[in-house]
Amino acid sequence: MAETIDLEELQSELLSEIAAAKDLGALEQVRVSALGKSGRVSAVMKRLGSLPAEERKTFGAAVNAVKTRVSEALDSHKTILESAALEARLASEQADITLPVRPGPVSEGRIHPVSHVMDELAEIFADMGFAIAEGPDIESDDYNFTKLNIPQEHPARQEHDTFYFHPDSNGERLVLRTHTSPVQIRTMLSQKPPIRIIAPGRVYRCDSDQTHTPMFHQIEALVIDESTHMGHLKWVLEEMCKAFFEVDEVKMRLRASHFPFTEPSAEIDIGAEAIGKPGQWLEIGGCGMVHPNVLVNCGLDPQRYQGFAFGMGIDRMAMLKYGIPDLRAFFSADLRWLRHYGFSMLDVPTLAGGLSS
Ligand code: 2U9
Repeated sequence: MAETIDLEELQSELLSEIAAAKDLGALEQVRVSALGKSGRVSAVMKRLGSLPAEERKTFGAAVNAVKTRVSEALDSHKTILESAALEARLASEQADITLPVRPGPVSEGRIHPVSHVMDELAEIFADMGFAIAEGPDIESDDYNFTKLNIPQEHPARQEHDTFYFHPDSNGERLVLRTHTSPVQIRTMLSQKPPIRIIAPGRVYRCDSDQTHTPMFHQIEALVIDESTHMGHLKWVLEEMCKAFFEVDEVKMRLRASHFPFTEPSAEIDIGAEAIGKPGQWLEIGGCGMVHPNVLVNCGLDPQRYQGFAFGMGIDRMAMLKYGIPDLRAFFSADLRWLRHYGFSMLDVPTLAGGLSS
């Protein structure tokens, strides 16, 4: 039977072509030339019609057997080539994670001192049980001023050099927040005491000279509970300063002052020994007990709850700790400055591992 010999030859030719295919592309070519529409097996199939009926059945079965055998060989060779391709890829793409970091974004990029100091302070306050609260930079006049006991026409509104937006159709004026205090207002309106939060972020004042930039950074803290007092306030401030300046002792004095949102109020000074300048005092921020009007404005009963708040400039804290002389350089995007004063991305501040090392 000439056809049977043809088929055996065809099968063995195709099987050796399959075995010789070196990659998946070559194998696909073999598949198309064997089993494709105009492939060699299909061509043999087409001859079926011209055979006498009695031969058609046996020949048809024999062609199908070749087709099945060739398909199986294609499948098994495909599996072998695929796993070889995967092995090759794994070998070529493997990374030696013990190698030092190559020069590039991770080793050359720098964390801005403001971001680094924010991370340091977040670490210090997290250790004392404070949560981080955030709010929008664009605030309502009500949250930025009125609820903080700064009514219309209060002189503090002028002192804050506010950036105002145009009034809307109801006459309401939005502002760029002049302090992060509206974050504490939002927290008191949405959470029940006890409250222990810090609110770090950008603030804006229409003021620009050697020591003021129109945008700067603040961190404020708020604690509200039933028996919170100024002793707690002073302890938290002292612990914060010792951890932040990485010293065992810090001299601190609270100097009487006035803010509309606290009563009593004080300015916070620390002994400049903390930054290696003995004999001087440094002002680092303001603080006080939250004014009863502010508590009432946020739906809290001042007979039951009281608390303290304080605020500091983050940029100033960074300048003091890291001896950075010029505030305006903070926002000038000068790469040489950033290379000098910035921090490595891999130096994440932790209390256990050191904040600034
Ligand atoms: C609420 C109630 C009270 C936050 C406070 C200060 C005093 C303060 C300045 C220090 C340096 C801002 O960056 S700075 O110029 N801040 O003197 N901040 S008490 O008091 C609050 C805040 C929110 C609800």
